[in-house]
Amino acid sequence: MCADLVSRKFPSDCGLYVLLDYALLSGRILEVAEQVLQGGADIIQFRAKSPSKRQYYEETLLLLDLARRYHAPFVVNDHLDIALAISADGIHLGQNDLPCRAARLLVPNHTFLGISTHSVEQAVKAAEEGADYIAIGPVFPTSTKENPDPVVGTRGVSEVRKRIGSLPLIAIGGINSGNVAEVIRAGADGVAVASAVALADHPESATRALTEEITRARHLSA
Ligand code: TZP
Ligand code: MG
Repeated sequence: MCADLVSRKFPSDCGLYVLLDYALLSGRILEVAEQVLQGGADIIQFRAKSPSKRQYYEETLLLLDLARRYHAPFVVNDHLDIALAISADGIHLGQNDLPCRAARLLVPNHTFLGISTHSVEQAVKAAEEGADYIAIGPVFPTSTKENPDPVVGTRGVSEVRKRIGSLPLIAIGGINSGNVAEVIRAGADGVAVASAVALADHPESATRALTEEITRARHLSA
């Protein structure tokens, strides 16, 4: 148990973390970003695997400006240099990116560092190496991620919860308004979603439905 590993920077009340995935949203990113912010998303992240670094950078500037207008934290995925250059609120790295312990040396105190993990072992390691929050998944099958790791289920969420004390835990992968309550009950502080809002007919309503379910599930678990 790593009970002393408590983040001071990641918003601990984060319920809904929306991934704005370039491949899912190409051409609609800003429009959907604004809709999810209006719908009550707590945090937004830009996730793009295909564009050049320059293109990624240009997109992040637009999204950062939008997020600032809604007072919502903005997170950069993969590119630590871009996160630093634009003073993003957070950086999110995966198991094939710069290791957490190395990133920790470069990330300033006012910026939070999140790490994607796919097992209890990876989650504990990231917590020990100074992550400000842990993402665990995929909880359910997902078609958003290329070559996803095996699903961890809600059981995986519970196991990680027990091992990382009160460090913020964000569950990801195949989460929607129909299954989010069980994920919160399993011990996640919040959830990250991509397709549940990006592919919805009304991203703002889909976001609101998710935040309402999260609030309900939290009250029932309290
Ligand atoms: N990591 C694990 S699952 C996933 C990532 C980036 C994709 C989540 O997308 P969706 O559409 O919410 O399943
Ligand atoms: Mg990555």
